[in-house]
Amino acid sequence: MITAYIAIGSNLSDPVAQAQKAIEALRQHPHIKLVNCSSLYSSTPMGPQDQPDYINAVAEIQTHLTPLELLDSTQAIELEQGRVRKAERWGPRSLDLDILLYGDQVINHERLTVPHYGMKVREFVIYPLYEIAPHLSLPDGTELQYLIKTIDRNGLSIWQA
Ligand code: A4P
Ligand code: MG
Repeated sequence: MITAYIAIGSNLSDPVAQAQKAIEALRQHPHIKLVNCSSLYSSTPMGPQDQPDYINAVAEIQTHLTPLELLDSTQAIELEQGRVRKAERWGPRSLDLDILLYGDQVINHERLTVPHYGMKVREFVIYPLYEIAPHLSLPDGTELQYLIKTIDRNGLSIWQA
């Protein structure tokens, strides 16, 4: 089994429910074992500012799926939850599932880049990841506990009902 980390993001169509439903879909998936999940976080949008705040979280899973099979699975969950792919970069979305890490593998495939290209600079990824895996190191040796000291919270807060 490989341990992988999935970033969850939503800012449309009831983002809290979208995130919770995505976590449940990972939990129910026959080839994925949900090991842990961070709190839900409220975050200000990266990219165009004329869009709602996001809900973000990170899930730790174990799986026998290959990286591309895992991507097929996360994209199927996105589509089931009404994701419509649009051309606008960093625009609003009902659900975004990004594969952050897949074991300690470095993957440069036309469909899949792992580690995720933006993870090192996104507070809404690094803080939830740190919550569930404070001792993690990235494949290049960067330790999360040092990385987190370089990243401003930028208004990130744990979501409360
Ligand atoms: N792809 C390549 N690598 C990966 C990976 N590691 N995980 C490919 C998942 N997919 C990967 O993805 C486009 C293509 O990337 C996929 O077909 C897959 O083959 P997409 O989900 O259709 O597009 P996207 O997510 O809109 O792409 P983009 O531009 O990478 O968006 P980001 O970088 O994910 O940013 N602000 C806050 N506060 N919180 C957020 O979560 N998210 C975004 C989206 C913008 N602003 C945000 C947030
Ligand atoms: Mg994505």
